[in-house]
Amino acid sequence: STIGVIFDLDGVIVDTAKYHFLAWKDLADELGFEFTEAHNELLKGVSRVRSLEILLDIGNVKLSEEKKQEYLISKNEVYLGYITKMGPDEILPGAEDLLNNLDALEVKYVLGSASKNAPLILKQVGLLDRFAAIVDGNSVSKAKPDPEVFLIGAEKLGLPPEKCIVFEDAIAGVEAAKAAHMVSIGIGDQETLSHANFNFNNLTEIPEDFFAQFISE
Ligand code: B16
Ligand code: MG
Repeated sequence: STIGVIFDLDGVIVDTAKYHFLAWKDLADELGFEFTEAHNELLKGVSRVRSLEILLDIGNVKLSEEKKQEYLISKNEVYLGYITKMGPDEILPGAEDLLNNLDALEVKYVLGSASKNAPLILKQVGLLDRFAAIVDGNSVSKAKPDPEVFLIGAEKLGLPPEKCIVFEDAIAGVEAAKAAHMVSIGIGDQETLSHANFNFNNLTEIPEDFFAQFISE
């Protein structure tokens, strides 16, 4: 096909933010400060290391590098406890229909996520084999809003960035797509993601003929 699609994972294909929240809240409880769902919004699309820094800022807590490494590991262990219980019922509404639509159009798609747990999550929900490639937190050195993750995605698709369409739920993710010169689709709150080229509340809202406008004969 003349176009390709790059999907973010958390907030687009599945809602793992709720499990990140529970795991980070555990840590905040241990460190003795409050961590709310509103605080959790700040961690969406952000790398694990950066998330810890934001969390510690919220609690006004300073830690040694050693302690930070320890907490990064224990947070992830708690998080893994949740995601290893995930199943196909946790795929967000509209996601499978959208992938089916792309298959029918013979449009290739890859994953472009900040998560180091992305392959495991996709395996849990039964979608791992559907993506042409997985670009995740293990394959990038610079986190969103840096465009690296999406530029590697374009390489995997064998397409120039201008021919790639990115689905994102996070501000940093839409910024990364823009920096990569790709078409950005904001999924979620329109006001938060007003810098995206297109906005939808969720994947069920994407019209069946949506991709036709990008495909040249
Ligand atoms: P992990 P995405 C992101 O996923 C999450 O939105 C973000 O909250 C998380 O900190 C990040 O992955 C790293 O996740 O700890 O599993 O490596 O939206 O980029 O798919
Ligand atoms: Mg996301």
